[in-house]
Amino acid sequence: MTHREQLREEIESKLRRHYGCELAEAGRVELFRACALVLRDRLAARAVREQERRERTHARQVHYLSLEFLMGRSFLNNAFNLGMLEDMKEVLAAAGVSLNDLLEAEPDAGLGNGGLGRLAACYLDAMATLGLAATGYSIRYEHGLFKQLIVEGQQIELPDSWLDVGDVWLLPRMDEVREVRYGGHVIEEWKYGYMQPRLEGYTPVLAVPYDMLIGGYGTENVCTLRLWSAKSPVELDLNLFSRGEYLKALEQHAMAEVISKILYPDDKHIEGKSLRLKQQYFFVSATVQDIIAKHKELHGTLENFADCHVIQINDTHPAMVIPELMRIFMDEEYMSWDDAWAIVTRCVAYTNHTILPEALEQWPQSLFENNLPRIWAILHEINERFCRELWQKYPGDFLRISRMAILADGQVRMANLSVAAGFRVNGVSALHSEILRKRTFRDYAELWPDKFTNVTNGIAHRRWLCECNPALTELLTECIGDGFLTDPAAFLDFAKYADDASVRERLAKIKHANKERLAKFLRTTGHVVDIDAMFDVQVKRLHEYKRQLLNVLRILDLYLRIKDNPGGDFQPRVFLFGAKAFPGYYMAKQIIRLINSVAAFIDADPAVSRFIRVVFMENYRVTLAEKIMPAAELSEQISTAGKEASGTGNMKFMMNGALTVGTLDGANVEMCEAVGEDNMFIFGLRADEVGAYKERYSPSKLYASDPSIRAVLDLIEHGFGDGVSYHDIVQSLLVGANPDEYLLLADFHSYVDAQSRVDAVYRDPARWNRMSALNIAGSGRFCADRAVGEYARNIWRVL
Ligand code: 26W
Repeated sequence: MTHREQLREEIESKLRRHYGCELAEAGRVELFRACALVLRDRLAARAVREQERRERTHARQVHYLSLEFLMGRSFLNNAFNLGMLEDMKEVLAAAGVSLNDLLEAEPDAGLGNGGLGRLAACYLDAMATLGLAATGYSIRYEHGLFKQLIVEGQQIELPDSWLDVGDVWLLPRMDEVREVRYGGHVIEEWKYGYMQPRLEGYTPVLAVPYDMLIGGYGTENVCTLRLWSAKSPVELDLNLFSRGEYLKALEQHAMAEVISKILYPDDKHIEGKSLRLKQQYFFVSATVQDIIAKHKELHGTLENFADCHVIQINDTHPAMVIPELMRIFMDEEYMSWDDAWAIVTRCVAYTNHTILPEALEQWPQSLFENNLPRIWAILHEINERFCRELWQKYPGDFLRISRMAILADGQVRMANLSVAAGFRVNGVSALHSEILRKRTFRDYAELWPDKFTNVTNGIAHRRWLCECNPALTELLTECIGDGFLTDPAAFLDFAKYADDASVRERLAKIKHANKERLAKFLRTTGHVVDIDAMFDVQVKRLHEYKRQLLNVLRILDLYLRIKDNPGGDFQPRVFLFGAKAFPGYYMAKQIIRLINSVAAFIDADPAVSRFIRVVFMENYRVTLAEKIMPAAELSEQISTAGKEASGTGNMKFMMNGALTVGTLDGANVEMCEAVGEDNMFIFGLRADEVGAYKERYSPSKLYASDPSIRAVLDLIEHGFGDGVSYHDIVQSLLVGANPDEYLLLADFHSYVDAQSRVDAVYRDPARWNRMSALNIAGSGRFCADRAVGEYARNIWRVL
């Protein structure tokens, strides 16, 4: 039997067994599920072998803890990595189904907000590919990030229920259920001469693991993403009703299961919500119990624990691993404080993803006291000991010690906890890591200079190039061979083709075809765009520091120029936006509304819409990004310098041949290093200029003295004929205690100039495509394989 025949038989057998139907009569969802099950079986067979290998070789294990894994779809990635894509296509085609159609049946696993969650997903792919013994841990949220609808220009949120179909990838492991305890009070008992704390009167919640298998490319290795689901241990016993306890039981039931109901839609907006704290502890406690139980089973001792495990925490959200490990080591394994602390501080490492002060997690002490009394006691002790140590080192330096303390003003500072206990702390781009060392964690960097390091982010290039842009992949393979599939450095070989006119023309053709594909999709959402116009794209979470509003200001400036000079020769552009706003973030939602008002306003004006169109694409998510990246020509990466930790969308655009207009922020700095300033459109204040600039900055003076800024702001103030007032947006730029916090007006002209340079180059296709080729060639260092390789060698010490 050929591979193809065998695949067909396996699919047919799944269909019969699970849906009682034949291939010819299967509906799309049934067929999708059957094919997915076949892929899952293959992964599961590999996973069993991999598990045996890990146990035999005692390979050091990596545990990647993250409250978010923005996986998107898995079907194409699994088929690709298993080397089954062509067979799958053929088998389906023979049954009269197109693979692309089938793929549309899969919902996104949207278990993340944005960059941090997508990064975790990209890293799983790389960890599997590099052959690491790695596991990801998170929560099996019933509802991922909300679905966004745009109604009358405004964002409406709908719940996302991905599990209806997405559960096909999940393997429940009922034999590895753990119990997580909340509330109660700590009893201190003396046993065998030791003080033994014990929790009483607590509420138990069961954590049920569901495993998603992640196959690597070009390897047999499989990694697991273990997602914990909350379940009440109380069976609903109607008999309790007569004793008046039914309601109590019901309450407990609901309280338990609500823990894994929803992903918090916040992105850099800490809100001290007790449910969020419970979520964090839930997945941390279940994970730590899991790791320790398995370790004991395999080794029979915990003495070698730190040699066998490394725990990477993705931002501070899982930082409770620190006190939770301490709790289990001491209370359940009877270790001394010092022995436990020595292990913990050798195996936990922390990645920081943001320096925005409002995003550095702090939890009110009372939340810990009420929900996690034993964890609170341990945190208190960690802080006491740490502050005592600091006092020895810096006697009398109260200010320094209070800055470095873990507990202060009734708050628990999760970042300080993570830095104090982690053996390594890294930022996610060179600039960001430098800011962490020099500013955010300066005191710590003085104390422990070697603790701090950088690992610049990377993206899963097989997903973000090979799978979503097959035509470009084919061109690359023709030119440089297929080595780049597993060797990021090989991208560089493409640079010499930048001067080859036939390759440049191929690039242009591929881009055009991808634009056509996106335009076709946009038509199904009610937007008609001109494929010959430049596709200028800004897609990312909506946040003021990311400055979508600056993009709008410059579009309106262009609008006014066209109005002033109707016969002028303007470069046609389609401005594409995609962004979700945190539901409670008023300004972000207002900016979405503004974009839609401007879009309609321009559409209604034929003199202007000849040249420019603005489109807000609804419900931006991984799957939509996979359609956009290959079609984009200009990538907008325009955050206020110093604010974007890295950015990863910037890398996806670059790898697909878009040129970047951007500030020297986050990874843009390294992109610029990779391709040279001539091959990017850099503008705006630099990170080290921002501070001094702000001291003498007066946006209202700029408004008064600068006619083009005034004209644009007046236009917004005046509104767009739809009766909506954007007075508040203008106010935020001009008045208040901290007007124009993100320096939009300060960077305005520099941005407009950069956009003129973009237009000039675009008019010269040879030059544009040459730059495009050089960007593709320079993008190799932004592969997740490179980034994870650095973690593996320099932090985890597993390669
Ligand atoms: C607790 C509220 C909260 C939620 C999420 C605070 C902070 C976050 C994340 C850290 C936000 C985030 O996604 N950060 C992004 O991480 C990416 C991956 O490293 C970077 O590329 C982005 O620059 C950074 O904004």
